[in-house]
Amino acid sequence: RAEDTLALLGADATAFLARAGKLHINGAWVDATSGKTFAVTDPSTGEVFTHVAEGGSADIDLAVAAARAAFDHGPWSKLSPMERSKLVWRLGDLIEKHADEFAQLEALDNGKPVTDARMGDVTFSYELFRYMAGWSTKIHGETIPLTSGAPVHAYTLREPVGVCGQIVPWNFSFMMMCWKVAPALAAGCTIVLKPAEQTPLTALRLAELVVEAGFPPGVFNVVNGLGETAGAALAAHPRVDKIAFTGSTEVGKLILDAAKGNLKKVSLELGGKSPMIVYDDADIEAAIPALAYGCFYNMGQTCTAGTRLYVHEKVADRVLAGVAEFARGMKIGKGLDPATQIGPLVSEEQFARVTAYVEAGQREGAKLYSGGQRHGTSGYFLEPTILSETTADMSVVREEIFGPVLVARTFGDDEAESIVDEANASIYGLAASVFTRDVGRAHRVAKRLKAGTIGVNTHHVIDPALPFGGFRQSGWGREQGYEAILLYTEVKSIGATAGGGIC
Ligand code: TXE
Repeated sequence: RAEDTLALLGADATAFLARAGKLHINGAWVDATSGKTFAVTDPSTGEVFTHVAEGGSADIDLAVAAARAAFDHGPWSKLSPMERSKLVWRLGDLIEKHADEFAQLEALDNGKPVTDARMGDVTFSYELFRYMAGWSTKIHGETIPLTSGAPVHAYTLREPVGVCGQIVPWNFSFMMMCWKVAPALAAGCTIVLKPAEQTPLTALRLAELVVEAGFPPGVFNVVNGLGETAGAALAAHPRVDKIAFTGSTEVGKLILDAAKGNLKKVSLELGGKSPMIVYDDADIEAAIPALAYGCFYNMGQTCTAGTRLYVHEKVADRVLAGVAEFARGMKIGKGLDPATQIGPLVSEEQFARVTAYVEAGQREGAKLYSGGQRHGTSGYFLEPTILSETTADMSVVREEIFGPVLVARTFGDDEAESIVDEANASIYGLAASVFTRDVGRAHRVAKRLKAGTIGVNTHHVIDPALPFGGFRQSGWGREQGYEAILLYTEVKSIGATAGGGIC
């Protein structure tokens, strides 16, 4: 029952749940103008445990007006880079102070293992705020001599892009939000954030900490609501200067269409179907946990998940048996249990979608190598699953499943090079990895793989300093590192003459 899940929360998260439920606009809690709310479900039981305000286009208008005023005329627009840097750093400190509470809220809302949330999502996020705080004081233009030699002092300024709409998904709801919020604040932008309707809580808690840190009203606004209404209104809003989106490729294309009206800047972090290639000279014992986590971390609901395994036939039996055994040893349970390694999928819809793929794969000729069964009788738990003997034309190989499903095929010596082409033959290009002890091959294959992030003898490679984003239909732009600052700034060129001259 949902009450059993709620009983696992600490006192701070319980207290927050009692006061959360509104929108956060211009530094204050407000109801949705329509008075509507939507239900939030515990994925480990399928039961509703709370309701939160459901914002629509009228609320987006209010939030954009607040963000616009804060950006154009508010005290925020006059802060020095150092003052901004200190605020961003302070927000990181506050997140760390409340790290357990954030991890619990994330585990409750999304179902993910609380230990993963605490060690992964939340730790990464507060360190990211600190990393980005450093950039606030290092954003600058250049002095550029004109090619004509004209007596003009020409230089550039790098300025915040303005009011940013940010739409985030449910799979790493807190961390994806922080990936967008931290660089935008560091650059001096203001924000209207639309969390995913499955996971509305941590954004509301962050809004409280933004106030506590001392950010002026209007700098950070949270409007929960549905994608088709609140999200679409934000993406289309004529007074928003930039939209940043993480989610499905399908909705990413809708965001582009919506953004056309005022040609706002767009950055997109979309789906993936990332390959992992294992050569026969790889350190198999070390590779097995990396491959299992590569695919099954966060129940496979990870945009970079290594979901296509290409394994050399000489080591295939060992690798498949090893990954299956490792996966069987992962403890399945409620996200809020600290021992859990595999929680439920986020929703009934996602469970239905993933299990339909497992069935479709077998219909199309793949072999169910391991897993594939529902775990327990309530909630949306699915065993980590391996489909072997797959071929490139199968839907499970081509399409993003977004669940704990690894599709595998073997290759021989004759395909050692062409397997890289097959790995690249996807509409996506977010991540990829290669497992080998041959240093030359490692770098050759890493160069040939067409994806935004490549792992060598590991799969997930993320860090606040490392650019992250996709090739092809995995998206536009790079988050993290200085690249993220570029996403949230505009360059202005200025030419100054001593008086009245013509360049
Ligand atoms: O994603 P959506 P869904 C993929 C994954 C998953 C599939 C469906 O394959 O199975 O997408 O998940 C908002 N205008 N990824 O349906 O719809 C929505 O409210 C503006 C990969 O949950 O893309 C939410 O806040 N916004 C991905 C956000 O978009 C709209 C993570 C993402 O939801 C909108 C999530 C609209 N018309 C899903 N429609 C990744 N790259 O990590 C929806 N939204």
